[in-house]
Amino acid sequence: MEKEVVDEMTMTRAITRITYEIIERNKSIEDVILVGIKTRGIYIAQRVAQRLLQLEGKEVPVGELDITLYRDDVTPDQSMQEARVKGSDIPVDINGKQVILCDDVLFTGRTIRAALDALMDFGRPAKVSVAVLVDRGHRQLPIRADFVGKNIPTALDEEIIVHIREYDNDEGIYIKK
Ligand code: 3GP
Ligand code: 5GP
Ligand code: MG
Repeated sequence: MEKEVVDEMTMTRAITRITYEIIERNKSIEDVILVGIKTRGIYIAQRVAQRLLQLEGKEVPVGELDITLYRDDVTPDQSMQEARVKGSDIPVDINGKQVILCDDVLFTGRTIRAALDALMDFGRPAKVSVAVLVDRGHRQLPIRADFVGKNIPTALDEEIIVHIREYDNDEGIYIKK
């Protein structure tokens, strides 16, 4: 059974609020780079970038990370090691920058851990923070989000479904039992 827990307007507002929080916490957004994690995190990063442009008139670079090959539950062979950064696209130098990793759902924290690993192959940022649309709890690592759209406490056997208009042709957050 699926139940809508966040509608389109509330989702838009959550992303706007995250953007204001990013502006508040970074004296200057000059050095900020948004990096979206694989599918839906990329759209979250793009939306925040759009808002930053509307609110501050600044164009913030947006990158993409594919962390599949950095997960701790796959053992990459040599050819995979070489392909590791292939699915990722970070258009600017991240050395000394303020990187904000963006994802749709934060659950165990293993994806963020893998993303940090992937990011370090690109350079040494001055600071890395995490922005997520949904924090569903159940962390297995000492990882937390700096910016959270909505905390949705879940049972382990529940699933959060995130639909983003650009990708799913529908927008909202649903919980599935
Ligand atoms: P997304 O990042 O595009 O949303 O993790 C890979 C994909 O699987 C994610 O795509 C996510 O939406 C989907 N997914 C749905 N439920 C789960 C879950 O419980 N765990 C993980 N790891 N992924 C899930
Ligand atoms: P973690 O690595 O923190 O366990 O999970 C985070 C990643 O897995 C996110 O990229 C997210 O897409 C996916 N994920 C984990 N749980 C869920 C969930 O309940 N719903 C959705 N949509 N994605 C999830
Ligand atoms: Mg995701």
